Amino acid sequence: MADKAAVKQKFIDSFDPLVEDLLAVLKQYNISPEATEWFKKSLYYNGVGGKLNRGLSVIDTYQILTGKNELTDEEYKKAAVLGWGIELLQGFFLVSDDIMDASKTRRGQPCWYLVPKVGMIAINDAFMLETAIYFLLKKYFRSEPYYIDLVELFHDVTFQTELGQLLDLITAPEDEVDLSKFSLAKHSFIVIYKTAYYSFYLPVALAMYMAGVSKPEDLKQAHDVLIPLGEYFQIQDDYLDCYGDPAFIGKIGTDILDNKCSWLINTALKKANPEQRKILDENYGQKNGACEAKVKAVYNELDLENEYFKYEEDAVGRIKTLIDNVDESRGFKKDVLSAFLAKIYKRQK
Ligand code: DMA
Ligand code: MG
Ligand code: MG
Ligand code: MG
Repeated sequence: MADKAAVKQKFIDSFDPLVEDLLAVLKQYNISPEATEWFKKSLYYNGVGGKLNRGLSVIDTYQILTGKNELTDEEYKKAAVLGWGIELLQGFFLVSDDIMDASKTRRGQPCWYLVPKVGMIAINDAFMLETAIYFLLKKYFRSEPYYIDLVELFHDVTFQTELGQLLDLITAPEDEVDLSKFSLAKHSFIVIYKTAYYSFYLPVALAMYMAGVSKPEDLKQAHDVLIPLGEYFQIQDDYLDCYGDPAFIGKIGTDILDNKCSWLINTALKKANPEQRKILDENYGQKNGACEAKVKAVYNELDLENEYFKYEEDAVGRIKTLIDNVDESRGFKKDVLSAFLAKIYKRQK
């Protein structure tokens, strides 16, 4: 088994020919070299540079489901196309998310919309990252019997994510902070839609279609574990927004400034005494670093880090039980799910 860095590098290298495929379309349309260069820059800036966990998971899952340690070049290429499809989808969501969240950095660099000369052209760039997915699916999967399943899956999951983003945004109005509207139940609903479907269910379901292990019962089994796993992952993201090291996570947290219905504020609301609650009411969601610091001070008084560690152990215990109960009789494998859990447990970025 090749080491992790080599596995990642092989996947990164598989992006170049896909970029060439995409640029060939522009050439065929007689698009100017300037525009072609722009698209190429956006593809690399927004496609590469992250952990690539979602994309790599398609390949891992396919290997586990087929029991193959070594894939043929053809199989690797196809699994990599699906993996890059998710990474492009992720690029599309992140470029838009950073505009909407007024974030400053992503993956240790300025957010794409803040790169000189980009600005709101980033909106169109985001759309183009998304449409690139369907060009690649068509090119590499059109003759497969499961082609339409892949297309529908990408469409359905994109819709679910956009609904999650809508809920995330309208639950965090900029000019009307009202913490009494938040709840952990609302949080759970938001994060399942905005994160769990595309980050966890999508990579596994894609690999399942490609491996031919895709009976509705098995897709449901995967779904029923991956959705709680994705919820746990987004709670980690909420935790890291405040307690992560920006040098490590590659982004500066904005949840307190942005009035987000995050796991931390909801947990704080459950524990706060009336004085602490007053500080939270007055300082949460204010676009102001001093207010943000006051909220963080209350989080520390309430020892939210420790609350998070307790949550994490409890969530992992529940997810392990779900995995233990998976029925492998039709070809689905528990290992697919344990591999995901192992990748994110106690993550720091
Ligand atoms: C992430 O929400 C969801 C999507 C669909 C990008 P977020 O704003 O918490 O993500 P991040 O912390 O990476 O900006
Ligand atoms: Mg964001
Ligand atoms: Mg967001
Ligand atoms: Mg976040």
